[in-house]
Amino acid sequence: MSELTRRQAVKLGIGSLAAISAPRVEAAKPAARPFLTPADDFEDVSRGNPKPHTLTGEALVRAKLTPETWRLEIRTDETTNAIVTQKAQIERAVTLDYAQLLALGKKHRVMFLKAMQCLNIAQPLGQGLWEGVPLRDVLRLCGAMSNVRRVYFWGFHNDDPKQRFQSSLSYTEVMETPPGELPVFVAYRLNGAPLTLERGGPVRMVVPWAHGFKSIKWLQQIRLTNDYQTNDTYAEKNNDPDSHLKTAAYLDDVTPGDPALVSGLVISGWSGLSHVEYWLRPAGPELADDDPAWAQAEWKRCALAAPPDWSAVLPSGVRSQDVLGFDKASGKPLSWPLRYSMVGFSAELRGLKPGKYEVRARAVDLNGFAQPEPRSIQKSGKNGIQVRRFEVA
Ligand SMILES: Nc1nc2c(c(=O)[nH]1)N[C@H]1C(S)=C(S)[C@@H](COP(=O)(O)O)O[C@H]1N2
Ligand SMILES: [Mo]
Repeated sequence: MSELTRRQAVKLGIGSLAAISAPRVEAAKPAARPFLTPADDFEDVSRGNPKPHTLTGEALVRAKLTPETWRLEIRTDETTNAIVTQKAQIERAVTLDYAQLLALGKKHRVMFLKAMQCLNIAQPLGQGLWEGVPLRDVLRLCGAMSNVRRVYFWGFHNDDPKQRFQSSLSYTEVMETPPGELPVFVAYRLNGAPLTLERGGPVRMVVPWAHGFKSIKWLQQIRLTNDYQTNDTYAEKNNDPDSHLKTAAYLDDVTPGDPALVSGLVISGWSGLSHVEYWLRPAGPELADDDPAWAQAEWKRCALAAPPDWSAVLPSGVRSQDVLGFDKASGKPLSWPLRYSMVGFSAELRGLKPGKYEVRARAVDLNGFAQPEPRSIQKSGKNGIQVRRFEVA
């Protein structure tokens, strides 16, 4: 919980439930948490002064952040980098307005469930049903292209180049989607409603497999370039700009009672999820990474929340079979949890003797790798093993 303020924790439904609710809990309940996070309840990670989503009235119109004024400009870049010997060329530059984007959506629309997760915050920010048009279908409007190796993009940032927060993808990542993978897309709806200004509306990039920093909010500019290098603002802050979403478990506070309840959220990242497991032990001092206790740890399985009743969870008019990652005939998820989404996990601890305890949880991915491996540097995404301490009276 060290990374989060209490306000954030309460917003995420992972607050100190133990402290808030009456301790007379018989059958403990985990923090109640909707499968889809309401747009306003996402934890917000936005730079800018003022933050673009605080603009109103005329300022919002000038920023072109209303549906009527919004434009997406797609051009080749003006690089002077000497490594680029042949300049990117496209048949035509494109300026797309909101109505044209929605019209493209009538033909190419995709929807899917994705957890938004910051590379630098050890709790998920929220989970939504995102809707938009694959970026490849938007780029096809530019006609024939040559010498395009990378796609740069950024949003509105107070017309101040110093405030620009930008990201990039390789041409291949954008244009060629492997079977079972999800396409990068230009999103204009969240949870069945137009994308709110705080979540990056009217239009935001969504990169399914990546941490939040690739999903640029208030999207307005795309540059096609023959510069093959990443230009991500996040890379300047020592983060791995090509990192993928981590498979990782995030713990709530333990809900006291008999049984006591261990609960949390697990994100199924790039490497998928096999299961979540927990390790209970008497409370002790901080465990160093090389403490011999890790090798002796007895990890036990947690239960994963079952798929919900989709007709109750999805916005009205959206059928699960129309969401990517679901079987088109049965409407059932093709994997559980869905990749890049998160679900609850839990375990009941019965008959604990009075005393102080600590519990840890970790995810095991489809390679059989237990979190946090494999991992070369901390700056590829927070997936440390979390611990919660509690007392049985
Ligand atoms: N334009 C813009 N896009 C942005 C950011 C930003 O500061 N400006 N922050 C990024 C980061 S680091 C994260 S983690 C996500 C957070 O998305 P959210 O605020 O919708 O939860 O937005 C990303 N997109
Ligand atoms: Mo982030």
